[in-house]
Order: sequence, then structure tokens, then C-alpha cells
Amino acid sequence: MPAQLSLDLAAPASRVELVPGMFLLAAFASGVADALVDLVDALARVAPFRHMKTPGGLSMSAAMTNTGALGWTSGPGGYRYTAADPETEAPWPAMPSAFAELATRAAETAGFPGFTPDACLVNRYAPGAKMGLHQDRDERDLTAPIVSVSLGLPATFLVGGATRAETPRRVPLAHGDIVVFGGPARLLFHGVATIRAGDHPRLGAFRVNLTFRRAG
Ligand code: MD3
Ligand code: FE
Repeated sequence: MPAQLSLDLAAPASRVELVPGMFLLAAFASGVADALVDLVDALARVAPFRHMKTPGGLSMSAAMTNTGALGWTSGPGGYRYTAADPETEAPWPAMPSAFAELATRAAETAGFPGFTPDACLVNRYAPGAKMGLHQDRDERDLTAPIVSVSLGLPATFLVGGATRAETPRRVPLAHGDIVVFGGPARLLFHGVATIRAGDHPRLGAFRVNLTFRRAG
């Protein structure tokens, strides 16, 4: 089944540049979204979702896990990418080829050919969870884009500016939507507004976000 996922990406992609370097590919993953959720379920049986602590000791409201050669972690030592899951000391589970292929195709559609992710951070939000405004700058190669796939409950992305002071723009995202951030958008401040209660047919009371990166 995973090998066939990419064949289902038949719908012509709509591509909207929301701010320079940031592209919304609405419904790009709709045809494979339920299969992606199956792969997330399998991943979470090996590397369970957990609430990481910020360097300051606060528990993050989104639960996280990773797949790929590198995984993003947060703890008393700061933010870093590691090859092993600190909970089990085992390597993070290998990235499913369907994940990597989807990310590569989405990046290419947005104008970033040759994107080969080595890390996929999986964020899981229950109603009430959110992600505060931050920049993603722990990756070695900041010329590579980030590809974000939204699954389950809808969310409002907050897309700010180059400084924390700018009022963020609100972008609604639904199951199957993909956003690609590259070039001038790569270091923008961004976050996720508090998830509202809901019942998604496949994910129930959860939103899951796959964030593909070139970390190493
Ligand atoms: C880069 N996750 O994991 S998707 C994260 O929906 C994260 O779970 C959010 O931010 C989530 O670091 C958002 C990734 C994202 C969104 C907006 C961006 C990356 C971005 C804007 C500029 C640059
Ligand atoms: Fe981020």
C-alpha cells in the first residue's frame, strides 16, 4: 500500500503563494490522507507520541514523534535533532517512502525541486492545544524548504513576519492541505492557534501535522 500512495496524487494541484516563498497546495494530499494516517498510527506504535518539555521545563501542548534519519527533540539541553529516540535509545523509525515522495512532489510543485527530507516531525494536537509563535532554525541547511501536511481537525496557521512583533496572518487549513515554506518565507515566525473541539471522520478529536525538513 505505501508504494502506491503517490499514484493517487492525480488531482491537478492548486497553488497559491500566500506570502513570498509560502505556497498553499490546497487538498494536495486529500487522496492519500487516510493512508498517511494509517502510517502515523503504525509509527506511533514504535515511537509513541509524547509531550516534550521546553528547555524552560514547560510541557508542550502538542504531542510529538518523529520518523526519518533525524528527529527533533526538546528538553533541558535545548532543541536538537537526534538519530535516536531519547525515550527508547533506538533509531527513529525509517521514513515511509510514501511520506518522502509526497514531500518531494509538494516541494517541486511549489517551485523547490530536489527536496529530499531526512526528518519528519509529527505533531498531534487535541482540542485546546496550540503552538506559540516561533522560528524553525535548528536545521543545518536553511536553503531547503519545509513541507507541512495537515490531517484531521481543521486549524488556523499563524504566519508572522521576520520579527515576533508583526501581527500574524491567519490561514485556515484542513485535512489534506499542504503548505510549503521556502526562500524568503523559511525563517518567518509561525504558530498554530488553539485547536477547537471537533470530530473528524478519521482522526476523531485530533489534528496531526507532518512537518518535513532537511535537518542534517
Ligand atoms: C516555517 N508546526 O513543528 S507547520 C513545527 O502545524 C510547526 O504543527 C506547525 O511549526 C504545525 O515547527 C506548523 C510548519 C510551519 C508552519 C509555518 C511556517 C513551518 C513554517 C512559516 C514559516 C516557516
Ligand atoms: Fe515551526
